[in-house]
Amino acid sequence: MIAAGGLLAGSTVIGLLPTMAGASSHREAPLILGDPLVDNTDVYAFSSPENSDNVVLIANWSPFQEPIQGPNFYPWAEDAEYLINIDNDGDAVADLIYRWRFTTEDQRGTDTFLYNNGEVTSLDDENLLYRQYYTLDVSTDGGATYGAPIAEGQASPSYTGPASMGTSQEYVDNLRTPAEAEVDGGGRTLTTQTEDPFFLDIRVFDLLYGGDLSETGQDTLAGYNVNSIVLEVPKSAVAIGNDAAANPVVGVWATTTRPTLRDADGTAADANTGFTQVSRLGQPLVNEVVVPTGLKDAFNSISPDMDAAAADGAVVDRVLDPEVPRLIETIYGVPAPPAPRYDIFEVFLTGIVTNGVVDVDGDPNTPNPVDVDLNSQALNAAADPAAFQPSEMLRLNMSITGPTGLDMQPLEQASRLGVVGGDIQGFPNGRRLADDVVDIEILALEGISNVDMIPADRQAAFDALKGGDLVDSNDNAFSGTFPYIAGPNTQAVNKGGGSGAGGTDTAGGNGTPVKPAPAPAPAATPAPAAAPAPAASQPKAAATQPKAAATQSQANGYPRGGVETGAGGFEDTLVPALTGSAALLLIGAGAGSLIRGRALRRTSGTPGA
Ligand SMILES: [Ca+2]
Ligand SMILES: [Ca+2]
Ligand SMILES: [Ca+2]
Ligand SMILES: [Ca+2]
Repeated sequence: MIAAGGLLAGSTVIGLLPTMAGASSHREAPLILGDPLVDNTDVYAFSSPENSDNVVLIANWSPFQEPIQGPNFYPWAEDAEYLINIDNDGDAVADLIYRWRFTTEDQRGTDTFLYNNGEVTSLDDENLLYRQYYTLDVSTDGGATYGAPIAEGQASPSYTGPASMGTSQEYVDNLRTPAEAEVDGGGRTLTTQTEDPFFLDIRVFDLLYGGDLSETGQDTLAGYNVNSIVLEVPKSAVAIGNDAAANPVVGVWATTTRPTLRDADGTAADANTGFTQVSRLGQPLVNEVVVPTGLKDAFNSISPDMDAAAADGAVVDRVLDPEVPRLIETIYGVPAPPAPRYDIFEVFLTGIVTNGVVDVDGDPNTPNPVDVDLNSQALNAAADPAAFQPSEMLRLNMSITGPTGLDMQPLEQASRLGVVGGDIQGFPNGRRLADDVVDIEILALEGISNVDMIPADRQAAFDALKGGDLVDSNDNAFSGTFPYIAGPNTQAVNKGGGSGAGGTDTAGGNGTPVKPAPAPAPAATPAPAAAPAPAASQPKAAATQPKAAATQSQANGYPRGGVETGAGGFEDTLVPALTGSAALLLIGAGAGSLIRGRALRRTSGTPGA
């Protein structure tokens, strides 16, 4: 009972609602498009399914990596800083910054253009001519100074093809697992190429799925790779006072910096004295669809503590009156929930919290839209609520260690819809790899916070949009063990002809060639791994989707990975083994501390639901 009351106000629990729809952060702002090596794509934060004392943080960069590429492939930028930031007291200033920096050992010189000149079967294989190494260190003063390295190691190389590196599983066995490094103080880290774990139909940006929901069901990112940093550390390492029981909530965001002064070749100038933040990412899709285009570059450059004041509050204004529901109203005739959207404000900028702890609308007499305590740092016993600063970041209550229902009981199966699907372990309480964030956000934006409790005036919206993008799961299976992500894709994404207009002697392509198709590219020789077209499996997702909305316990279940060419997954992907009393004990510990730390205010209604 304590557990139930602490984190969630008993039966009032509703789901939550993040925001916007779009494509995580793969092409979110104009400026960073020109610098893909330091472009953040996604951030994940979840309790380790392997060890409930640990938290897993995953940050990805460098979007749309075609597996068949060359000769330079996808390096980490040498003079950039790749950062994972933690704010555990809620003032929107990083209390911990984990920093990865890379060096390169390039043996190609003037002799060859080849990344490798033979089969590569180990990290120190003499045939591997391009190697990158990293150091990981930590700042506890906002980045002013860093301590001694807590991990060092070699980055897994880019996958260069089946002849060079074998199958995706062979890449994992030979070149990824050996690159895992222990972290001083506990935990592990890994820097590697991986298949892109984000899944969605990006045609949400083509007038919201084509204007008639016809453009859905294809995982646009299927088949592509990204560069990934995985960090698993004890929860105590990121909690205030190293006490994750009393202070279980952390805010997480990833950033990248470049030298402030650079020479024409892009490297740091001799006179360079500092680094400038060029990319930032917390919750998925925020920069894409919340921040107006004119502010996107600025958003990438600021710290969360500047969110509220930036551009005269334009970011906050946009959260309170988001564009997507109005677009949906225009295109699909589904009335938008009325602004101001304090429900969206709560999810994005404060974390789910009760009015008595953080009053999201500034009126102490009105309960918060989702008036339960779940994942605001203000809930931490050692946090000072007066110093709390609304800001955009991914917030995780680390005390929830397995799929957990609204009644605080363990669930047999996680929900891909996270909290909206009745599973408070998932997004927007942190983000698991398989959380279907686009569908969650669309439902939330439409004022639907719990698919099992749809307000009468939102039923039409639900009926129209419950299918989401009809992409329910990733094209590769995730793993229940470190590093959780799959191996890199190994097949060419491009499997069709052209579809551009303008020529006179050939018909349009896109699967309907009139003239003989061009000769296959020599590089795209048949690879050993079985590789159904990424899109081919998606119509099945479409078929099952409506059930997902209707019957949470089944179709809402966590997605299975697909087949494709990435390595790495068990059938039961992220569903942690930890259930039952152990999970409840941990939850109870966290909840108990919250109760002691704050006078919780509970309301029995479900306002705003
Ligand atoms: Ca802080
Ligand atoms: Ca994928
Ligand atoms: Ca209020
Ligand atoms: Ca989806």
